[in-house]
Amino acid sequence: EHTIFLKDYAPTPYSVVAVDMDFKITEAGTRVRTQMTIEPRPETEPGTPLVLDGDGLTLQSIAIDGAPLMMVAYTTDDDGLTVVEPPFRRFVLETEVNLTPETNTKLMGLYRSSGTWCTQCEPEGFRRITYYLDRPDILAPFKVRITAPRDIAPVLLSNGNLIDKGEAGDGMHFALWEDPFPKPAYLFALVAGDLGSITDTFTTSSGRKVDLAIYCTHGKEAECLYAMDSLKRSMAWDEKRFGREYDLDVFNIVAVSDFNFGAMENKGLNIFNDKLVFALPETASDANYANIERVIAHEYFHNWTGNRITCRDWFQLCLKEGLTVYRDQEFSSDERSRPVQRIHDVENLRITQFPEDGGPLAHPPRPDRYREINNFYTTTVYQKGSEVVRMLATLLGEAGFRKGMDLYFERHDGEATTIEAFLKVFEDATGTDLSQFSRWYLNAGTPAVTASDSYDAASQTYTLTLTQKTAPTPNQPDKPPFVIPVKFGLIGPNGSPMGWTAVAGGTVKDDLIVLDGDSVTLTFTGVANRPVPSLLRGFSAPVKLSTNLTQQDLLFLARHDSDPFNRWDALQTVATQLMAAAATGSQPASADVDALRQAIMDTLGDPALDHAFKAQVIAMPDETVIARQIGRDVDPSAVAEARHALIRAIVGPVAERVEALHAELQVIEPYSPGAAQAGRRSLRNGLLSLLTAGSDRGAALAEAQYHAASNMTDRYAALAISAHNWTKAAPALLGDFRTRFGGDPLVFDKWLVASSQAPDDAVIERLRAILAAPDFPRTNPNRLRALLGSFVMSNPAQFARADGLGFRFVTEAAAEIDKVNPQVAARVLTGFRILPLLEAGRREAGRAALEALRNQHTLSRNTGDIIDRILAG
Ligand code: BAL
Ligand code: ZN
Repeated sequence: EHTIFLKDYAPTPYSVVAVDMDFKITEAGTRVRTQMTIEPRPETEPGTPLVLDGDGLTLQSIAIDGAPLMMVAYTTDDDGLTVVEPPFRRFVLETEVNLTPETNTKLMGLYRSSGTWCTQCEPEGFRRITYYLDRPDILAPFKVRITAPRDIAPVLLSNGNLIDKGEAGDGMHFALWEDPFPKPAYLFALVAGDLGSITDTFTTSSGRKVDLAIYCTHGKEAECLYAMDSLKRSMAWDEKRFGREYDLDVFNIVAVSDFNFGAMENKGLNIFNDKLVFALPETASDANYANIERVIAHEYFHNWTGNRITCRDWFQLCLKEGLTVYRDQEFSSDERSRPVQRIHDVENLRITQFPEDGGPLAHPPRPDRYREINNFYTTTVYQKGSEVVRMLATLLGEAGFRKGMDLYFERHDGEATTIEAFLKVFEDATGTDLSQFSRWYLNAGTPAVTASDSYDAASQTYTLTLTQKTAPTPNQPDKPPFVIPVKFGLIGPNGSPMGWTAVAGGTVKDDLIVLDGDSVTLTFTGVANRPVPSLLRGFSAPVKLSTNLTQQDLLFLARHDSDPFNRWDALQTVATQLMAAAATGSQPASADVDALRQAIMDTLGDPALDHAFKAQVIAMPDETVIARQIGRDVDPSAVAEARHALIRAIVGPVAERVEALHAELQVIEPYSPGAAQAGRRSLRNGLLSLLTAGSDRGAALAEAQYHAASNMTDRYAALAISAHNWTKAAPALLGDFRTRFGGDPLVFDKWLVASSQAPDDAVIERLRAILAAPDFPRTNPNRLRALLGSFVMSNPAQFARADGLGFRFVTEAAAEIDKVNPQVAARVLTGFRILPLLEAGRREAGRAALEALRNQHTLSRNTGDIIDRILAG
């Protein structure tokens, strides 16, 4: 099938000067009339055909400068419309098509969600609305007129500013929107419906007043308040941190229930998956609140990094996504706890991106080929893309990084640009050569960094050797060395930082080692005692670090490191190593378990540490992380068992103390989603998780907490912990939860997620029954992802069952979903990327399920591409 290569990029022969659209919306269908002012580029030869994208459109009429085109003057096919010989001058092309948004289940283009007309155009949805040059390097100002029945669609929204509105006869009304900022079509948006709203205002640093509104289903207004608060804080933060001011008179957000992404940054009209807007203490958890804050900020930040400066082509997706994730992570760090945010982001990277980078779907943050661009909205483009920007900030320092960003905004405002142009601004602003650094964008794979050290007491010399190696990835057999910033410190026997008089052998600046060759050996002189090195502080590079540190050294770091990230990481490393060893047959020595337990209890008892941080420390490593540590021939059931066994060994002797702490930490004040209270709850629920997995006391405690809870955070934690440990009470609690919030689809999703986590052998049967129920909303992405996505990603022992039942359950469901919404089906199937990690029997069972799916069904390009890449890997 057709592969698109970056090397084939060429500008279009024609540009679009302006776009005028006219939507007539009725219950019977939508008529779209588009007038595009088009111009040949200076280098275009006369007679060059104009080729427009179109997907699923039927042309009703076509005219140039008002004159209808003869049949021989154009052709249409499945991919679009060609005007054979357009005028060799500026002209207006007018086309008309009829759409049926009512039957659009792919949720790309114009569709209806709970009666509301809405759009999703990134990356290639606009071509499902009208014939167009649907690519990000075509920028044009848009004027959009929407006419619709006033009774069913009193609210009519599009991008930019509202410039006119009024009656249109026959119960119809209209609105006219103008977006003065030239934009690519993927940022187009339209909403028409009967919606409630909340409003507010924000005054920018230069004193302009911006009207803010969040639109939602009637009755949900109160659930939008936290999102509004997050929006205002985001706007203020971007001014303060990056000097970026908002540029239109209005900023609108609309929450819809059926949405493929989390949210979409359309210019002046963000459209959100409602799960990332709605929050009340009774129905949303602390994690939901934090996510809403993050994504509201993310979409808002896109106004500068994505909209005003956009991507030249979709290979550059990371230009806007990696950078904008970096910005939202920084925002959350400033609004909450920086170390806790960092731990959270790295944990997420290790659980989602590392497996992608080490498996058959590995690709560089800036890929050089794709068959289906929708399959590249990945954790690599987003999260690793953010890590690459973070390394840039680390290497250049805060001031250098800001100088580069300022130049980026100054130089490229209004452009569609590239990763190369992004790196160039930092080179020009700081005089740094970033050619080797650019490999981070161009190469896939997680570098393995190995550290070994030695100390010579006689000469007071400390030697540290760092080496890097990156395994081959698809289409990239050889990996040249990366530029790896390694932040570090040396810690002396009493736990305080140690200095040195001189260092030789490589580049060390303050607390930063730059590893840019295959290896470096640094010799520190004047080191009074044997130090314990704290390496990769703050996770200064997205690499897998292995060291020659003993468990004793690591637990020393867990107690004494001044870098909170490394304190957390040291303890996690000890736990992961013990669990990985146990899963492959070497039971941990009881002295090692005792030492780990002691370190955990000391952390819990340390009054200098905050609750949220402690919660991260006591959270035991994810099964995926343990499987990665083992590396090959993994039996996920053995991993789950080893994990459980170590938790029991840790908790057993201290269960009473843990239980007392759990009781002590109860929050009695009225619920607030703020970081302090949320941190306390997360520690308390972390303790409940340890107790339930690790002692006989936990199950009843979880059941009691479930019933006593006064907010969703505590109730859902108790439910999920009970389900995950499949306690005696779990089935009844799931039953209660199912009916308690019967009408709320977002709470139903929580029930689905908790249900999908059960470890017992009947779980697949139960999930099958849920999915087969006649009233299961099988076209809604949130419901499908909550059921299948979380089963695939977070229940590896059942998904990768030896008998293949888990694999087949997923492929059979995916076959059906693919007919409705290919993007959702493809996303679910990415879970099969774990196959190369598994022991042979499971691996073969997984391949067989994928092959059957491939052979027995006509699949979308989305799912076909994912399956082929996994099977080839
Ligand atoms: N651009 C797609 C959704 C997002 O990353 O913001
Ligand atoms: Zn984004």
